[in-house]
Amino acid sequence: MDAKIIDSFEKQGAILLKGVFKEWVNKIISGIERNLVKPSKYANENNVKEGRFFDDYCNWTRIKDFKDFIENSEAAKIAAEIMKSTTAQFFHDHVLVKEGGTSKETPWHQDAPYYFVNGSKTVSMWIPVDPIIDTGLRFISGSHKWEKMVRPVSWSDDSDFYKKDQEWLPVPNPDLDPQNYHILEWSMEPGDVVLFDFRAVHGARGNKKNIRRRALSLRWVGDDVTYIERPGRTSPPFPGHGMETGQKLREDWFPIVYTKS
Ligand SMILES: O=C(O)CCC(=O)C(=O)O
Repeated sequence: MDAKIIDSFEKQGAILLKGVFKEWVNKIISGIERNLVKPSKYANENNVKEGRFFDDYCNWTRIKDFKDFIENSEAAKIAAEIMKSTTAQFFHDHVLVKEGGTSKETPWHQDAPYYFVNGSKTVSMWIPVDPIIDTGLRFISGSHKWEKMVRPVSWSDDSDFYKKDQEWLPVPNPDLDPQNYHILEWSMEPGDVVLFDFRAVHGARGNKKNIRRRALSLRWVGDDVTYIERPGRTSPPFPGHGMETGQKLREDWFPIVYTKS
């Protein structure tokens, strides 16, 4: 991967790559549609009153389209390269479908505090399979380097995600303070991907257009990542994982898909 791309990722916390998963779009669509027909126990409708904002995760072992994509595409290699990691270890898949006519915004958040992972080498891949204009993810450039993490909230009702208190930054609203935040936001075509650090603060507008907005996110971790206990049930929770703070993620649940030769 071009060093300039890696540099931008490190500076901004998020970058766009054009067309890299073009050949996989139909397979991803097939996986998302299977997921919608047969959601898991984790599926959520996010308390939406008009339209639909469906999300579900951890389905890759039962939905063969996702398994194929994760194991046989360039995704793992891209993940390792952008993280500057020798390995790319798969954490989980996440499907997000915001149907046309859904005014619900995705709250500004970082993924990191919802997860039980600690480390600097992380990357999420947000891969939409419908054209994106004004409906994609928006990032606060450089926010992955903030010293404290943003208070995680429930997407359904904005309540605190963890019951126990911890020192968090308040959820920002960069649109009310545009002088102080540089927002990154891209129009996208199916096959494009946005790569972002788990600590990058991001959100999304509603989808008021008459077009679907289906996306698959893949979450990867690199060499320096270990398990960390959070002040409550994480998202995803992975019940019975049995790991303790400081341990590497267990490879039987979180496979290393790519190792640099
Ligand atoms: O699709 C969305 O609106 C949110 C996606 C997201 O936050 C993520 O993939 O981390």
